[in-house]
Amino acid sequence: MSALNWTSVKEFEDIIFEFADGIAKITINRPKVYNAFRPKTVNELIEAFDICRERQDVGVVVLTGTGDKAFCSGGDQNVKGYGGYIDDDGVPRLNVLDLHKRIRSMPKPVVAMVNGYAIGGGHVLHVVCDLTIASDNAIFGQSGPKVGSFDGGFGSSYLARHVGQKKAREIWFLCKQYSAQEAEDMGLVNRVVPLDELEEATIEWCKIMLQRSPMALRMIKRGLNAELDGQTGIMEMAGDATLMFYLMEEAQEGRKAFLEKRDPEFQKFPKFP
Ligand code: S0N
Repeated sequence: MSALNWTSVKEFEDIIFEFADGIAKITINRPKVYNAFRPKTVNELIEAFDICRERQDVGVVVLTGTGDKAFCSGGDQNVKGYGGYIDDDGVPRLNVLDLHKRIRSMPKPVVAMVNGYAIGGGHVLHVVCDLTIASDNAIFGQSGPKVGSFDGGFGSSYLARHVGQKKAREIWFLCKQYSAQEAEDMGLVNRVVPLDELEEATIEWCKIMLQRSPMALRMIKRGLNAELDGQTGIMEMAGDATLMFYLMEEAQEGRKAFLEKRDPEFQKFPKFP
């Protein structure tokens, strides 16, 4: 049962993109392949995330998969070829890394609503989201070393921040699968609920975040990212500091003085300890 009255934002082939009450919901819609992604799926996800970033009425983004079997089973093995996943133009692509960057950079919380298998690149997708709420039938794991792939980026380093180095190596080296309860116990998910309560529970948390200061949430996300993201993380945090400076009278004085062809009166602004 859906807890909100979702309306379609835009029609896509591989995903469903909906909005209700400040929440955007993006659903990978390829149930026949357990919501595996092909390059087109990833391009559509990127477009939807870009729309979420731009729309000021979107406060939180939810990522999920169609059905009760899978959140996402990673790269579509049917289209995997020499050099990546073969796109409609015949060119191999690994564009899912661009999607990871979008989720990471999104200046709003992104919640993975995991409704079944989160495996391989599908597992990495939930890892890069800010929060994960899982149904009790969800199963988590990496499969790369079993099927000929790996993610040495966020899929390993950020995973290790969640569960620790030893556990991250176990997850990758052994390619075991873990229950939702085991995932919660190791700090990989925030909350586990019965499948039929998954959307309701996710919306409940989204509504709480929508009541919080959007700038405070944004800066916390930037700060937590910056530790791992090096110069890119510092750049994004600095960019938001600039945004906040633009909102201050002190910054506006500089612009006004330039336009009025006078010296700026910065002396009047406080020099806080
Ligand atoms: C999910 C699993 C464990 C479910 O097993 P179960 O319940 O036995 O169901 P199946 O019968 O196996 O599956 C049901 C139907 O779905 C199809 N299917 C499932 N997964 C895929 C898939 N990934 N691609 C294509 N089809 C899939 C099955 O074929 C079946 O269809 P029918 O009924 O027609 O036979 C199990 O299905 C499983 O293990 N799936 C494969 C998981 C996997 O190995 N995924 C790929 C892992 N690799 C990647 O994701 C690549 C990562 C990547 O691209 C990358 C590269 C660099 C940096 C980052 C990344 C990144 O993605 O993060």
